[in-house]
Amino acid sequence: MPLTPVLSRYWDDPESWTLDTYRRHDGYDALATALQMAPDEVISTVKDAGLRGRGGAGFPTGMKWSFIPQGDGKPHYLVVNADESEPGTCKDIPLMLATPHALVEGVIIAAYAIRSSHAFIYLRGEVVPVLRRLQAAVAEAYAAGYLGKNILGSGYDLELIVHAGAGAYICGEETALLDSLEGRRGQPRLRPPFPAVAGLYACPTVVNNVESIASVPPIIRNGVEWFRSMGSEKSPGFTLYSLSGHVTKPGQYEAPLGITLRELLEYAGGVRAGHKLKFWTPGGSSTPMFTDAHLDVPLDYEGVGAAGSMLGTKALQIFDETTCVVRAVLRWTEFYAHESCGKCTPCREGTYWLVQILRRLEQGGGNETDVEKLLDISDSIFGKSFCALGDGAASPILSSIKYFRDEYLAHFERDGCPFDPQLATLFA
Ligand code: L3W
Ligand code: SF4
Repeated sequence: MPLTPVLSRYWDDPESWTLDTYRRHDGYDALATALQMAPDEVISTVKDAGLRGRGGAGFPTGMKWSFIPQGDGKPHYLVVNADESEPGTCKDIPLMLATPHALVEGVIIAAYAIRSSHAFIYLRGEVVPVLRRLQAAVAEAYAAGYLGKNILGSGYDLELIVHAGAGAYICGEETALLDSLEGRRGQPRLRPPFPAVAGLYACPTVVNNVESIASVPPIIRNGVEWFRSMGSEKSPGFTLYSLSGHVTKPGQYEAPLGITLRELLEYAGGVRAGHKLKFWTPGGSSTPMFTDAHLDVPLDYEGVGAAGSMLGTKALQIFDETTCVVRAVLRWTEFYAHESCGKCTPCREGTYWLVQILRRLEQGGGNETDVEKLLDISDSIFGKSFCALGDGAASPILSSIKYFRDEYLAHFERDGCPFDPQLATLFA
């Protein structure tokens, strides 16, 4: 399957982030087209294209927009989730750094479609260079008449605010993000009501991922058939896969949905020389891991789902045979324990205990019941936590024990990590 660079097609241009460069690549042409259309026509175009949310869940974007009630007399808001923090995920940040105007143009079109006059980009706080670049792009867009009053003479007004969070993974959960944007501590809200009904300031709100919004201008510019000519019936279009870890050429690869890891590895130069694939994540650490038996799974929502995982953020973290799976899972679990917001007991307490058990398996001092304890605690978290972070924390444990139970047992039998060279000599 060939690569399909659309969003990433001029990331390597000099000064790719400026308005001039963006205009040279047909930038803001789609906005002019969209403003000639009725808002509902824009929504049905995105619906017909079949664009699905690129933030992890794959919810149909056009359908989400159509949930916004009309004629309700309330303000409507568009909020872009730019809080990219899922371990292994590195596609929204490169996109905003290289081509911030692709996001700004998408925001204006999406806000017009849902009849919103205020939009927000909620950015992960740590990425200061991206914040500066977005702010500069927004200023350029205001100066050029793409934002503010009477955009391109259409009578449509939009204010766009770039807001930097304070660096909490939980603020990538859409309702925690809204709490944080309102100035409160970011913790998930009960859903329903979904943000489409009661979101920011209790008003109808669309929350979309950066890549989803940036995919809208190419759809308006090139049409539904063009978008549907890539990918599959239920997962149409192109998307950004990020490859990291033990791979020869890590980075972002833009390809049709449904490409396989085997094909992507051909573009990425394969697993690093002299080594072989051991395990990998299809969509960041929150999605159940795969092994070398899954190299030919189509990387779309249906294909990955049928194989027992989730496409998630399409963050393919590659690990070769030198990696201790228990150590990798421990590292992820420490992350979830640190980032747990503490609102619900299964996740707050469970992630703490998972870390304790994994640490003692790694460092020595584990016992024969530890694997069962890990499974038991994970079972108390999975499906029983308040938000998706809990499921995400349990997934690497459950899937790694499914595929590598013997490696867990070897940690108990050797009283420590068999991959640690010192321990290996000691216990050989
Ligand atoms: C109106 C309904 N709206 C659903 C909307 C909902 C949301 C979207 C998807 O989690 C996943 C999670 C992580 N009326 C609706 C409705 N909606 N029913 O549709 O909702 P949902 O609940 O399926 O998923 P979610 O809460 O958005 C996202 C996974 O992504 N993930 C994590 C990614 C992390 C980042 C990051 O670092 N920023 O993206 C990775 O796999 O586990 O399953 O908008 O309102 N009836
Ligand atoms: Fe907070 Fe974790 Fe519960 Fe989500 S699952 S609400 S992050 S404690």
